[in-house]
Formats: sequence, C-alpha cells, structure tokens
Amino acid sequence: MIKLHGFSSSNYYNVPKLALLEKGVAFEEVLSYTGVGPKYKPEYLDKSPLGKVPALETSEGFVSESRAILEYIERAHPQHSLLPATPFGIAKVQELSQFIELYFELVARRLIPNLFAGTEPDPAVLKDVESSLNKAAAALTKLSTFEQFAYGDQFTLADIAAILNLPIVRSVGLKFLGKDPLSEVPGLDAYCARMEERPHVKKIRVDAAADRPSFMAHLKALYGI
Ligand SMILES: N[C@@H](CCC(=O)N[C@@H](CS)C(=O)NCC(=O)O)C(=O)O
Repeated sequence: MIKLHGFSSSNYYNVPKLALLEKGVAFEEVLSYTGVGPKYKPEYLDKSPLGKVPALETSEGFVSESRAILEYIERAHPQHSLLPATPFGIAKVQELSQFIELYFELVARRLIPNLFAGTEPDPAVLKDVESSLNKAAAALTKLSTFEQFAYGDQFTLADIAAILNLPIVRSVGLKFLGKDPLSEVPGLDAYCARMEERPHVKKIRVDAAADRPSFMAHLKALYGI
C-alpha cells in the first residue's frame, strides 16, 4: 500500500491526501513534520531532498513535490479521475491549479512565519504581498466563475488547489491586511461553502485541527517558537 509522509495541518500534504481520499485509493499516513536536519529525522532527506512535506512512498521508491505526486496518483490510479477528459480541459485545470499555487499560496506563505511566531510582518513585505494578492484576485475571475466546480462540471485537481489554499489566503489577508483579498471574487463564498460540505474535505479539516497542537509543540521544541 502507498504511504503518504507528512502531517495533516500542512496544506501541501493535504493536496495528495485529498486526491487519494476522493479517488478512493487506500493509503497509509506516516507522520513527519518539517524542520528536517541534524536535530530531527535527517533520514527524511532521502525521501524528500529539501525535507519538504509531502513525500509519497511507492513500491518503486519515493516521490516528493505535490504536483509530481498528484501526477503519479492520477496515472497509477486512473479510477475516479480528477482531470477532465480532453487535453484542453486538463490544461485548464492545471493552469488554474498552478495559478492558485504560484500567485496566491506562495505569496500568502511569505507571512506564515509571522503567523506562527506572532510577530508583525516587515511593512515592505506586507505591501508587496497585498499588491500581488490584489492583482491575482482580479485575474482569478478570468479563470473561474466558481459556479459549480473550480473548472468544468466535475471535481478536479483545481478544486483541490482552490479549497486547500484559498481559505488560507483569506485568513492571512484578514489577519495582516485587515481585509479578505478574495472578498470580491464572484461566486467564491458559495463555492467554498459547497466544497466544505464534501465529506473528504471535512475529514481534511478534522485531521488538520487534530494535528495542530502536536505540530505547534514540534515547532516549539525544534525552534523555540
Ligand atoms: N513545492 C513543494 C512545497 C511543499 C512545502 O513547502 N511544504 C511545507 C509544509 S506545508 C514544508 O515542508 N516546509 C518545510 C520547508 O520548506 O523546509 C510541494 O509542492 O510539495
């Protein structure tokens, strides 16, 4: 059986986890936190070269990087596909997923250290994050109407990217910018509410909340924060 290494309060870990759950693929979870190095699980670097979470353990070896892991899962387990049937549809789903990761997740992530440490962000970083998120929010409306799913008429990898990342962007915005940068994206509120009702998304949220105290304790033990 394939094994997914990582921890449930990581949004990146939850990307393949949600894919596996939605596809009905059996898997085992192996707990591994971040901060790999001399003090913590140095052997994990053989599974994920930068020590990042997630890593997927297959019968042939390890795969890191969530995008590559999704590719493996989809090809190795084609049932309940998370991609549309046409080449154009697949490209559009990948386009939206990548857009969300590059222009929302990775931008908002710049403020995560402040969130964990309870510190104020550098004003220059804050300004940069705000203008990048506002630009991306305006552009997002060109890629999705969020009427039913993020793209097309079935649950896809774009929904996984959207529901695991956009809520984080909204909370980071509310916390540090004093406003939700996605509040004016048409259809997004109702879309997120619909996605949160999906049983596997609910499981992701329950598991994330359950893991959070242990993850925070890990950060405190490793970094003193
Ligand atoms: N590009 C990677 C990013 C994964 C990532 O950044 N994971 C975070 C946890 S949410 C992590 O492992 N951070 C620790 C680190 O960067 O050292 C992927 O798509 O899997």
